[in-house]
Amino acid sequence: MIVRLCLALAALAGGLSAANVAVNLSGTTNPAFANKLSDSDVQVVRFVMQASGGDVNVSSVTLTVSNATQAAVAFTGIKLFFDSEPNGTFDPGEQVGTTQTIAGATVTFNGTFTVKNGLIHELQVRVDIGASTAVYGEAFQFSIAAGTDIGLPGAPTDTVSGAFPFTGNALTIRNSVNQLVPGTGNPASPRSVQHGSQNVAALQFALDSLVPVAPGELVGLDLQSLAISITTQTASQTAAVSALALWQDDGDALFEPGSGEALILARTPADLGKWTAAGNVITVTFDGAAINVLPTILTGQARTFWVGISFAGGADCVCEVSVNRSNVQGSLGTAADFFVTSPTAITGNVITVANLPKPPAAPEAEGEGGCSTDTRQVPVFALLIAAVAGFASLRRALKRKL
Ligand SMILES: [Ca+2]
Ligand SMILES: [Ca+2]
Repeated sequence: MIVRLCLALAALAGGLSAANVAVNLSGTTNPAFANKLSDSDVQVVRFVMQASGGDVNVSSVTLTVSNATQAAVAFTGIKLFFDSEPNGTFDPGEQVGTTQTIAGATVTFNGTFTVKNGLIHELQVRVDIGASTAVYGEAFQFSIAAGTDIGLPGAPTDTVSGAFPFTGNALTIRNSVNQLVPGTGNPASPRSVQHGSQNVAALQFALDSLVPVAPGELVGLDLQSLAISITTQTASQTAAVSALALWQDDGDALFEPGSGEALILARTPADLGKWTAAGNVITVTFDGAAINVLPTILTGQARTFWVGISFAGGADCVCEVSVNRSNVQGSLGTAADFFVTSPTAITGNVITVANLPKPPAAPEAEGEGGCSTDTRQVPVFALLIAAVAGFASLRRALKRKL
């Protein structure tokens, strides 16, 4: 009798009572993120395990990896950690089994751990990312696909429950994630300029290299090529555009070509292959040494540009200058140096080029009694007169000295 009682107690202590481990995605798992190459121990997903009815021993966990063929290239190591106490941290001794590589759609970790009755433990999946640029733009997700992917030595007495599959958010391999942003001085309303106007402020925009979402890490945008579009009202009006110039912005909202802004590169219709008119759209490509020497825009930094447009004399034109996200290219390609899809483009609003009527010259035409009512004009006009007079007297003085 006593022997049988002892055997029953031993059986209970040995886990033969029915216990269950409930599995779920952890609330602390990371959102979708982008990560650079060659990083180690990057967390991609966390799961939780909670036992009820007794402790549950686990002997293996199998993960399913999406995009497996590319994952085999992207990841040099996959690691699983189990927070055994649990104390919220994953120590080296808490690694389950050994570091794995991907040879198919699944990866199995053979290692024993105990999910303690009533406690919530976390499982953490980490990856080591290789150096292959072939995986730029590739995205990966890790999941526990089914309850049978949790190996239980105490099965069938011990059981697994949960609404499988549990899938982590995507990790995408990038060098940089960027965004087009309108400059603070970007022309927001239509305006008119005279025939033959040179370096008209056409477009101000910034290339913003975004800070990665945790736990990601990114490098930055090394600009390779930038194509600007000029859209004219009719195809024949493309002939009225004589040049387009890219300027390095000096940080304010004003376009000051040659004083505040520094010229990076100018293009004209004579630049074969860099100035392409198709229908009513001219595409002007800024590339080569002038672009390549620009410093990398590191993550968290932005660089602002001005685009100035020049027009031929005597030709009417209505046009708009814009830059599209797909026409900004980093040195590693659009999958590696990615531009977020919103906004798609930045435009500098409509410019009308015409033979404009001369502005009213006589201030006496304004206000009563022939005097201007706009007192702000008086000092400017007076200063102009004084400057002209001063310049003339300076020339006379110089001539006398000579
Ligand atoms: Ca721990
Ligand atoms: Ca400026």
